[in-house]
Amino acid sequence: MLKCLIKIMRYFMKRKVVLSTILVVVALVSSATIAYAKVKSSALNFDFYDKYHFYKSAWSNGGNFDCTWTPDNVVFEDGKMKLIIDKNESGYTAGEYCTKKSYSYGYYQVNMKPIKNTGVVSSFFTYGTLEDGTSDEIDIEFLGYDTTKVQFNYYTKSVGGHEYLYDLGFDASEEYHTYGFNWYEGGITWYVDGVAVYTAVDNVPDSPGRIMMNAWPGKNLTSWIRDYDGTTGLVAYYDWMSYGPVKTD
Ligand SMILES: [Ca+2]
Repeated sequence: MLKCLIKIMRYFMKRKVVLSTILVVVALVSSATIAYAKVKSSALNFDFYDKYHFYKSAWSNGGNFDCTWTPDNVVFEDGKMKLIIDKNESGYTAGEYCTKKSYSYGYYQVNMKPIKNTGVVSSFFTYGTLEDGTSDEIDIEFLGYDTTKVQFNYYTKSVGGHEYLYDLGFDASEEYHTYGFNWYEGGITWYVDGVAVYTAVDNVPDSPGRIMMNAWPGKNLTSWIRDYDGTTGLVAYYDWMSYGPVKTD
């Protein structure tokens, strides 16, 4: 009889263990699903460095970029991403944050506050290299010498010459505003705070690109961005970014 009772107890204990294991697994899976959903939005809210979808650049472009992209210059703090222009023993350092995947037609937005300083650029753009070695690019660029304006631009198979300077009517470096572009077949429309302000339809790009953000000091670009004066500790602030389907309304 005792043997039988022990057997039954063992049976239930085993089942209980199995049941609790299942419950734990179910709980883990559901919390992982919730956590992932949170991770996705909070990553684009720049709450932390999302190393699964983005990277911090760590090299030098050379040419007109008077800096080395340095991971330490991409800082996540208080729900914002800071891209910093600084200096070390080898020269100027700067920050660049970039998606690992490429994206195509869609509505791209960023909420940011660019650097106000002569000779530097703060940006949000897409950049993709084509098989023939040329590149496609769609830009939102703030030229630090005058942050009451924003420059829209694009390159199709490395052919540019589409710069358009839009007068904002406010100083972008003073507070956060939302800038975006809707990229669709045959056209690009740029937005400021949700309002369409400029459209281009002449030979616009059609190949996917990575989404990129950077802040950098230039050299030999006097006619475009004026001369950099060597000021360091400059910070461009990014509150959030988004990418979604082509805007149709
Ligand atoms: Ca944020």
